[in-house]
Formats: sequence, structure tokens, C-alpha cells
Amino acid sequence: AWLPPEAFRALGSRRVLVHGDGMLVDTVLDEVARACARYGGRMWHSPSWDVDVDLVLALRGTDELPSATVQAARAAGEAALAQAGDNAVLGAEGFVLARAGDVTAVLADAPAGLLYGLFHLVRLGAAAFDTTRPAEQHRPALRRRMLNHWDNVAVHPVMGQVERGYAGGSIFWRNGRPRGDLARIREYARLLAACGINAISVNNVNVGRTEARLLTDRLGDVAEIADVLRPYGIRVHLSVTFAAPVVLGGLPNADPVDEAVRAWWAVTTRQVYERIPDFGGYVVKADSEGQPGPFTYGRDHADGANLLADALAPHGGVVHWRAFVYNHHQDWRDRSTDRARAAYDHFVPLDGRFRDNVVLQVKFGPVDFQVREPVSPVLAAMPATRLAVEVQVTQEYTGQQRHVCHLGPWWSEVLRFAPWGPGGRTVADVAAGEAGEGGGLVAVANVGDDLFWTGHPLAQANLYTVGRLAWDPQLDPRAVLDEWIALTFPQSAMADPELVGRTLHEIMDDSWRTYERYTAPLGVGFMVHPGDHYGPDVDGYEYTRWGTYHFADRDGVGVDRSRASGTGFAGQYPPYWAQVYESPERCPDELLLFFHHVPYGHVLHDGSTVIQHIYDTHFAGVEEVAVMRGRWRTLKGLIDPAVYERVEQRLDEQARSATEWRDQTNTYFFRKSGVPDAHGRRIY
Ligand code: GCW
Repeated sequence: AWLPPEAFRALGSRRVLVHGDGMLVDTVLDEVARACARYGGRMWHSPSWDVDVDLVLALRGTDELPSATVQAARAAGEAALAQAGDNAVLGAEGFVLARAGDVTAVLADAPAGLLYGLFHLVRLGAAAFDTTRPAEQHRPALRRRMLNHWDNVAVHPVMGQVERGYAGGSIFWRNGRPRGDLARIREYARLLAACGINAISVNNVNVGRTEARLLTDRLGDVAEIADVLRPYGIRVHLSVTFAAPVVLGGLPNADPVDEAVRAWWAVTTRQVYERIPDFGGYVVKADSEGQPGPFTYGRDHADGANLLADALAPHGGVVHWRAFVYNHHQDWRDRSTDRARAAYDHFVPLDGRFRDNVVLQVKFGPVDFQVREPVSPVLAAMPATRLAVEVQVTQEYTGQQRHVCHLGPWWSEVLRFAPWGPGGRTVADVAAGEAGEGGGLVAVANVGDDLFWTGHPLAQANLYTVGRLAWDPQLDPRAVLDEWIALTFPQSAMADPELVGRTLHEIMDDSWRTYERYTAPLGVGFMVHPGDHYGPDVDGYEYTRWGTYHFADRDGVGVDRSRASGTGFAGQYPPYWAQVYESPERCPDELLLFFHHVPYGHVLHDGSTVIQHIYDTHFAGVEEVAVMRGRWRTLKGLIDPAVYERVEQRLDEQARSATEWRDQTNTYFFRKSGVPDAHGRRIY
């Protein structure tokens, strides 16, 4: 992945001094020592003698450093910080990079900062040692940068080892037991630390009977994982079932106001911390898609979340309570119920009632990780609640790691979106919180026991990117992709690095929009095959209980979510966007069918009609995949043959599947509308 030995060449060929102590400093030492052993450099740890070095990684506030050059480098770092005035505190994870003469210095206040500084050096490669490089400071914008693994411990009869997993089995679990490959987990931790992830939940939010026991008699399995992740600054969290007091504790109920229930959670949680002192906390999917929750006892989500928060608070833990709550037994005949409204309707009235250590985890869109959705209005409506934004790295609805679909540009768009109107606070600001107290970014993981980690080798870039955007949501996704390419396909190991880099950009940069073009049009969503969610089935969900309808008929398509004549969902936004979305004329084209039911002849902003847009984008999307495939073939012989072949096979499948999408979608809308393609192309 993005830490091949080559990535450490620039660092490993230098004289490096590491100054400071602590578990994460030991990790830095270990990384530097390995790099130096491979590339001929040399490392010292806090020596008492005078040495000349090229690089110093030091904790601030430690004793004076030995040699004059090292002191100068440190002074340069301090000067850079002083210039920044009251920002001079780097915090638990920040670092400064500065140069003095021939020496590069990385300074941090805490060991984690040193580790992130080290991986920053790895990213920069030789450029880190450029004498003209100005000093830079880095601190994460979001405090918690988390992955949720939807990994099952026991194989689920329908979902398998990993729910919505497209990269083989779990790296943690196999057939009901820990997989036991701690070396692999350690490598995973390195990769995650190198892109900035600092928290992981290790089991599915749908918690089965076996998985429930991770909280109690199987806690040792979790502790073992925590021990491996800890040296890389990653905390372990656990998905728990709200019914745990019944399922595990033998109590008659799990009612949040019942004293016995409260005591059970308090004792159980204390035992977790006795075993895992830095345990992060719980992740909970309650009263959602059949999972148990407080509704059973006539309580609300604040009662439920606060129950767990109170148990965690004495130990410094948090509960991530998911806002993905909706009626999954809807009747398609009932036009008054709108799934898009559900999270807002359930949670916004509870704003202000959640404890400080509750993080409400909100899917970025109001429905479900579609290739295009508006940003969830919940993110703008709960000022007194800590909110986390949830995105899906595992490509459930975006090609399942068989299609190239680079999601960086999409997440960047979401994080930069200003829910109160242009120029206002952004989604990233909400996740960061006013005083850094926000809930952060949570991403559903895409890794498995696959040789390439993610099934599709290019899907690794999505994981890398989500970590980097959580660290700094302002990063340009193209630049992040550059980083990933440079690390994963190192120049010195490539015959033609320029061609490889350019080709990967050409294939990946716009691949999310390509995927959007050949699948569900104009934000309407859900035209996937029910159950596995792969491939087209335009009416697959149209008459089901899931609340995901497009309402196509002979005259038009789309969901009327206006206040004037529809479900009123558009009114859940602050005024600026409520007005924009309310109007079919002002609504951005890419979301038109999310908000409006319009005739096929409705004219879009680009002058095309809805029906012609559907035809055009579907033809274009398939052509773009053909171009991608051609481009990939130019890399034959230039990159690792195993990677080459895996991607080539997946591109074949992408081309087949995109064609299927094109033909089914175009044929469907041609049959409904009777409107021929203006360009006379073949529609079946
Ligand atoms: O997208 C849907 C998935 C479910 C998932 C659910 C959720 C874990 O189809 O598999 O369950 O979302 O986010 O809880």
C-alpha cells in the first residue's frame, strides 16, 4: 500500500536523532531504525554526546539537546512557532517542521505529534530536506478521525464475514474467532497512522450474539487488538448492542431508567477500562433496521445515549450514537412518509439533551451513502450537540471495489459545503466543533484480508484520502491523490514515474463523476439491485418497504420533497438552501430529482432536458470507462504485474457493469417516456 520500503529512502539514508521518550516515541525509533538499516543511515536516541545529524525529531520541553546544529534546528522550529503567536501550542497531535542550516527538525509537544511528523517526512521524501523549505506547522482539524469496521466475528448467513465488505474476509475475525494475524493488524495500524486515523471500532454496528460478547467474556480478543494498535496512536472502540443487559447480563429489560440496567452498564464499562485503559468508547446503532433501542421502553434516543455516556464518563470514553434511524417498514403507497426526513425528525428535537460525551454520528446525506445526495440537514440543526459526519469508504453503493470510483472529490465537496449558505460555516467546521470539541469524521472501512487490502488496488486511495481529509478537510483532493500515488508507486522504483502518475490521475480524478453518470441520474438514488446493492435494477426498490423510491411514470421522475407540494424535506435546511432546494428552477441539476418530480422535458441549467440528460450521461459514462481501460493498458510492464492484472480484471468488470447500467437505465426511461434519443443512438 502506501508504505512500501521505498517510501522511507530519503529518511533512511540520513543521520537521525530522536529525542524524547514514551510508547509512541518508541514507535518512531522503530520506524527510523528500520529505515536506516535498509538505506544506510544512522540513528541516535537522546545521546549524551555531540553528534552531527541531518534530521532531529524531538519532543519539546525535554532537556537541552546536545550539539550546536541540533540546537539551531530546534530554535528554528521554536521561532516558527513563536511567529504564530498564541497558536504556539502544538497539542496532542500537532508538529512543526523547520530547517536550520543543514538540519531538518520536527518538534512536537506530545509523542503522537512526533509520529505524525515522521509520517509527514515520509510523505515529503527528499523534499523534506530541501534547504529552502519554509517552516510549516500541522495540527489536525478534527480531533477524532475514526474508522468503523462492519466486521462480523461469526460469519453472518447473508452478510458474510464483513457486512458490505468487498476485500475478502475480516483482518480481525474469522469464523467466530480472532484471526490471530497480529502482524497484519500491525501493518494496518502503520498505514492508518500514516494517513492520520486515530480510532477504530472493530465490529459491525449490527451486533449479533457472538459479537455482543466482545464487551464481556470475549473482551480479551478486543484487548489484543488494542495492544497492537496503541503504539500507532489508535484507540479501539466497540460496537455494542443496546440489549446487552438482557443478552449478556440476564436482566429482564434494558430500560435506560432502570437502576439495575444503569448499574450493569457502569460495572461492565469499568471492567472494560480495567482491561483496556485507553478504550475509546461505544458505537451504537439503536432502533435502526431491527437493532434494539430505547423505543422498546418508551424512551427516546437521548435517554438511550445518555445511559451509555454516563457509564463511560468516569473513564473518559465517548459514545458514538448513530442518527441513521428511519422506518424500514414503509408502505410505498404512503406518500407522506419520507425516509430523507427521518434523522432530522427523530434527533433535532433532542438537541441540548445529550451528555457532553455523546457524539451523534450522522451519515453525510439524508438517505444512505448514495453517489449523490444533498448534505444532511441534521448537520445544521443541532448546535448544542457534538456531531460527527459519517462517510462510506467501503463502496457499497459506488461500485463495490470492482469499479474505480475515487471518492476524494465527493468527500471534499461534502466537507466544504456550507449548510447556512455560501461563505458560512462548513460541514468540516461542524465536525470540528467551535472549540475543537466536535465529533470528527467517521468512515466505514474498506479493508479486508485481500492481498491488496481493498480488493481493487486503486480503492486504497479512498482509505488514504479519508484519513488525510479528516486531518485537514481543506486539502485539495487532487493533491492528496498525488501524495498517495507518490508513496504507493515510488519514483525510484518506476521506469516512467511521470507517465504512471499522470495516467493514474487521468483514470481516478473524475472517476466518481463517471460512476455517477452511468448509474442513477440527477440525485435520484437507489436504482441498485436489492440486497447486494450491485448493478442496475431500476425498479428494484420501487415497491419495497425501504422508503427509497424514484416514482418514475410515463410523464416524469423524481421525488417531490418541496414544502409547497411534497414531503417538506427541503424545509429542514436553513433558509438559504431551503429556498434553493424548494425551487425546481434554482435547485442544482445534480440534485434535481432528489428534490423534485419533474416531467421528462424539464430543461436543466445546461439547456438539456431531463430525458436527454439521462441518455447522454449514460452513453458518456460507458465511453469514459472504455477510455480508462485503454489508459490502464499503457501501464503494462511499468508497474507491479500483480497490481496491473488485478486492476485490469476489475476494469473489464466495470466496463461490463457500466454497459449494463447504461442499457437498462436508458431502455427503462425510453419505454416509460417514449421520447427517442436526440442523437439516435441505440436504445434497446
Ligand atoms: O447502507 C446500509 C447498509 C447496511 C448497513 C446500514 C447502516 C450496517 O445496506 O448494511 O448496516 O446501512 O449504516 O447501518
